[in-house]
Amino acid sequence: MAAVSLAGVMVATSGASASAGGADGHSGGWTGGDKPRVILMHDPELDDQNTLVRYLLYSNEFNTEGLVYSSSGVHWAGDGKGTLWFVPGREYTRFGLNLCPCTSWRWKPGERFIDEAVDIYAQVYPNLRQHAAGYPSPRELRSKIYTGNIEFDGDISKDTPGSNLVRTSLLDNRPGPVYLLTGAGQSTIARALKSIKDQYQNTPAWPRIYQKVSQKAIIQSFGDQDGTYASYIGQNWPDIEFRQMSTSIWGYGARNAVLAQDAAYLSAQWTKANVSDVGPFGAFYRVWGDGKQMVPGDIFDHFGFSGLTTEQLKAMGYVVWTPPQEKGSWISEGDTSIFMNLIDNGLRGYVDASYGGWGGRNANDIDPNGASSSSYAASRWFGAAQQDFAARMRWTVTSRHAKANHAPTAKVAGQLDRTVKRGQTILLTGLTTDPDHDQLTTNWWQYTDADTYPGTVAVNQVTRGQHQNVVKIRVPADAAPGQTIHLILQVTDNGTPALTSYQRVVLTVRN
Ligand SMILES: [Ca+2]
Ligand SMILES: [Ca+2]
Ligand SMILES: [Ca+2]
Repeated sequence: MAAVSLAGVMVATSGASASAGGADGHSGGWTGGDKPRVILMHDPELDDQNTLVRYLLYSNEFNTEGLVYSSSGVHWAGDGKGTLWFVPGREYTRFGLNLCPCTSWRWKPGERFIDEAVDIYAQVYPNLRQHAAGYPSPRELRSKIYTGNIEFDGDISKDTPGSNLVRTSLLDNRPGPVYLLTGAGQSTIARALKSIKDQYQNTPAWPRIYQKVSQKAIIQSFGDQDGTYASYIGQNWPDIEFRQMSTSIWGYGARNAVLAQDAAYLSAQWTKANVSDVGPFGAFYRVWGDGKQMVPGDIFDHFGFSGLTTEQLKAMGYVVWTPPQEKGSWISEGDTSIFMNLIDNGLRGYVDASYGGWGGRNANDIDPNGASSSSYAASRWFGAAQQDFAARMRWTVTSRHAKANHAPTAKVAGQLDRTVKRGQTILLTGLTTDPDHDQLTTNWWQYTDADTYPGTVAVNQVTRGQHQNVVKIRVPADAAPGQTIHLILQVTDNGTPALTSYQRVVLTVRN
C-alpha cells in the first residue's frame, strides 16, 4: 500500500489501492501504485488517430511498452507481393459491393499515423511536462513503435515485431499485469500467444508458462475486430482475462449515446474552441468536414467533406453509413474506452471489469429515467472526461503551470477496501486539495450499479467543507456476506475547464 501521512492520518493515494496482495480477490491484477504496463494496438481508422491523441495526453500515467500498428477486418496492409485476401462477410461484400479478394484494404502505402502522433507529441512535450510529472520523452515513445500482424485480416501465420514485443512482455520477469489494449483486431496478440504455446507446450515448463501468461495478460478490446479472439485466443488461452470495452459513447454513434446535457461536447463550437484550434494535436485531431482522408479515395471515408448531403456523397461513390454532421464537430474516438479505466482518476476502474469508470463498465447502469442502459455506464462520466481532455489539450500550448487548470486530488483517510460488519457504523473522511488552490465542491455517493448489495445505503453528512468531507454510513442489516457497497468521493474544482477527481471506497460485508 502506497500511503502518505496527512494531518496525522494515513491516507491512501489516488492511484494506489489499499488492497495489497490481491485482497480484492484479483490476485493477478494491477492494484495501483506504479503505472500500468500497456501495449496499445491501433489500425489506421480516423477514430484510432483521435484515440491516440487522447492517449498521448495521458501517457504520463502509463508504462507504454508498445504503440503497435495493427490490422482489423476493415484495415489491412497486404504483403506487397500482390497476394489476394478475402474473408466472407466483411464490408467489401456488403452495401452491394463486391470488391475483394484484393491485395490490401483501406491501408495507405507507408501508413505512419502512429509515428505522426508521436512527432506531434515531441512538439508539445516541453509544455506538457510543465503540468504533470512522468511524461515519457519523445525519444522513449518513438522507440516503442512497432509493426504488428498487419498484412492480412486475422492472419497469425508469422511472428512480427509487434507480436514479438507482446510475447517478450508476457514472458519477462517484471511484475504484471500487461494490459493488451486493442482498438483493432487481436491477430498480433494471438500470434504472440501462439508462438509461446508452440515453443513451450511440449516441454516441462508448459504448465508454469501457461499459468504465468494467463495471469499476466489482460486484454481490453473494443469487440473482436478480426475474429481471432473467437478463433484462437479464447480457445487456446481461456484463462486470460478478456475485458470487452465496446461502449457506444466514444464512437461514431456518440450522438445517440451521450446525455442531453453533454451534447455540446460533440458540437463544432466546443470542439473548435477546446480541441481543433488548440495547437498541433488539435490540427491532427479528425473532425467532420476537415478536408482529410486517411486513405486517398477510400469510399468509406467521407468524413472530411463538408456541405454535401448523403445523396450527393452517394452519387460520388461513397458508402454513407452515418449521416453527415456539422463541419468541425466530433466524429469519433471509438476506441478510447480501451484505456480510460486505467487513468489515475481515483475511480479504480482497472481493479475489475465490473467497477466501471470513464471507459464504461461491462454491465448496464440504471439511467436517470430508471431504464437499464448499456451506454449510461459510460455516458454518466462523459462530461467530466471531456473537460479533463480539454484541460490537457490546453496544457499542450501552455508553457506555464499557473496558466492552466489541473485536476484536484481526492483522498480518503484509511483503507480504500474495507471489510465491514452488518449493522456497523463507519465514518468516511474525504480529503480534497487542488494544485491551483481552486474552490472545490465535494460529495459522497453510492455507486449502486457497480456494487453487489442490491439496495441503497444512507450517506449521512457529518461535516462538509472544501477540503474535508466526512460522512457516516450504517452497513445495512440485510446485507449478505460477501456483498459490496461502492462509495465514491467526488470533487470538482472551479477552474477553466472545471475538473473532477474521485476516490472509490469498497466495503465488503464480512461473513
Ligand atoms: Ca480501430
Ligand atoms: Ca484546479
Ligand atoms: Ca448494487
